[in-house]
Amino acid sequence: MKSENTQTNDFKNILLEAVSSGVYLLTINRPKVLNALNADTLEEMNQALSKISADRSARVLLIKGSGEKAFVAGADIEHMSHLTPIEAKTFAEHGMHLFRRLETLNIPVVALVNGYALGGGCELAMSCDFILAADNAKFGQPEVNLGITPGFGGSQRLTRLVGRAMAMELLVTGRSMSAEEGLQRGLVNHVYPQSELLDRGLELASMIAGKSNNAIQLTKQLVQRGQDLDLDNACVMESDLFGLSFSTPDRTEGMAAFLENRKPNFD
Ligand code: DAK
Repeated sequence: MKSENTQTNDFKNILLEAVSSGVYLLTINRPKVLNALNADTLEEMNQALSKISADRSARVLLIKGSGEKAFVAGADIEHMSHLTPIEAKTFAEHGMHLFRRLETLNIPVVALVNGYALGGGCELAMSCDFILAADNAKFGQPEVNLGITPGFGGSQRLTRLVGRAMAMELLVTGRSMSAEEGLQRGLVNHVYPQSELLDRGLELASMIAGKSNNAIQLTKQLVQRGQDLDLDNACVMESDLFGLSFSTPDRTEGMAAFLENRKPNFD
């Protein structure tokens, strides 16, 4: 891993930093438009994921928005207003592909939602493994107000996360949810004062980075692949990956450390 706070390249719309051992921080950096996502930003995020995937020492990815007002206020409406239907389909496909890539990235991805997470921003946060929110966060899918449907998987992920009835309410009214409501409805894992959000995210990331990477990667596969399987097949998959985890050096070290009454040292 690179040294602390290493900026790994010079993108225009995002910042990608290696902030501590095994921990990457990706910041969507278009604060003048509340970090709205245009095609170039999606492309840069895609490149960032390729970089992270190629780094075998990567353990956790944190994603946040620049500034104090927004995580991401949606797909860039100015950009979308010029798209033809075919271009809109391509834009949606790029976003879908990117968000699916995030969801299946081999390491945990945590959204730090500081402010508005609307439309594509809510969809981005929901594609992360889980969400830590600042107390000023606002979540919603307001596409109905623009006369369009969600295009980056929002109708599907919101339904899986908060249930059909609540998802329908949010989708057809376009109303926003506070961080506190998101917490009650199971969309958000924890809410923190805005000034603490990044530190809490970094603490959590360091804690995860010290655990067994083999076990975490297999666990992410179990949760991601298992949720769309029937229970019988999901349990077969769990037995298979449980068996596979016994082939890893982390299993040898983890069990030896327990028996020797010491902390495990996972590489
Ligand atoms: N796109 C472009 N610019 C945006 C933006 C966005 N989504 N959100 C905010 N901005 C810009 C504003 O235009 C403004 O720019 P200037 O006027 O200063 O040049 C600047 O950010 C500051 O925003 P405001 O002045 O509006 O700030 P306020 O505090 O008054 O309001 C707000 C904050 C977040 C409530 C408001 O900005 C707002 O309602 N923004 C739009 C939120 C929204 O509707 N988001 C959902 C976008 S739709 C698809 C693919 C994807 C999608 C759909 C289809 N296919 C290709 C089929 C996804 C769609 C969406 O995400």
